[in-house]
Amino acid sequence: MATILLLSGPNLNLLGTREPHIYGSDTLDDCVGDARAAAEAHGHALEHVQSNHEGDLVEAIQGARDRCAAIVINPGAYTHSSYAIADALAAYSGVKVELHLSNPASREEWRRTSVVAAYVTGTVAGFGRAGYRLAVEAAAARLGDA
Ligand code: CA2
Repeated sequence: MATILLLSGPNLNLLGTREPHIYGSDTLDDCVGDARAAAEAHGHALEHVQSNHEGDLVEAIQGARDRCAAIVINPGAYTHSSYAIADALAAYSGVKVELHLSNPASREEWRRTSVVAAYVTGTVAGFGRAGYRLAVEAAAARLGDA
């Protein structure tokens, strides 16, 4: 049994309250519940951390080293700007899945660059709430149990 760390970046705590045409009407708790169910179906545990602060996310990634076998991260808008999160992911040697509810590649120009993409195993984007299950399944497959 492994532990998968799910990280949620800034403003994702507002999910389900605004912009349902982009992000859907489900809450972050709904998404985390799906991710946890998928992890447990593969015999893994899931921990979740949401923060609106870059340093909290960096510390959560550092804290996962030697403790969590995989990280699934939706960095929110830090996707496009945070070299600190990119460096923290580069220093983490487990499985890493970048996750987005929307497909940033089909949105505004500034969302089309991910500064973390070079440091992850793979990306799941554009599938809304279902992406949380898909990202955990991708991580579990890479961990060798699916
Ligand atoms: O599509 C995604 O998952 C994003 O990571 C979401 C970020 C956005 O900055 C990225 O470009 C793509 C924004 C998360 C904010 O979520 C909200 C949800 C409801 C109301 C307001 C913000």
